[in-house]
Amino acid sequence: MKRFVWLGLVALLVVGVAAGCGGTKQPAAQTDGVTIEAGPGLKFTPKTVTVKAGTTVTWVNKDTMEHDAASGKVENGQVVLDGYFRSPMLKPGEKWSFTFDKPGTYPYVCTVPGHAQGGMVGEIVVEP
Ligand SMILES: [Cu+2]
Repeated sequence: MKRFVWLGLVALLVVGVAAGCGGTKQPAAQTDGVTIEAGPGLKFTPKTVTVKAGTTVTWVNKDTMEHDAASGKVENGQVVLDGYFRSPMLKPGEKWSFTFDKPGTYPYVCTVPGHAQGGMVGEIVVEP
């Protein structure tokens, strides 16, 4: 029985640390990278952004409704997230940043039901 209590504690600690790390990835002051506007019209502008590794990309919600940005894509009409990055839901006027350290191509979507299927998708291409 004692062992289960311990496992529970360890699990809580891991979640806590992960949440803490997520928090530090939302520095509102970072303005040195590329800015992508979310909405209006169910779209990200620009839709495709190419940056050098280490660049901070900031999403700003310029719409009158909430949006977010989460890595993943639409497959067969369903949003499939890959977990690499995910912003909180952004209210109008809010922004969120993520620094892309690893080269690669990162498709992302807005997870509000229907938005990604409506074309609210984008892509970050990170060059070495
Ligand atoms: Cu949206």
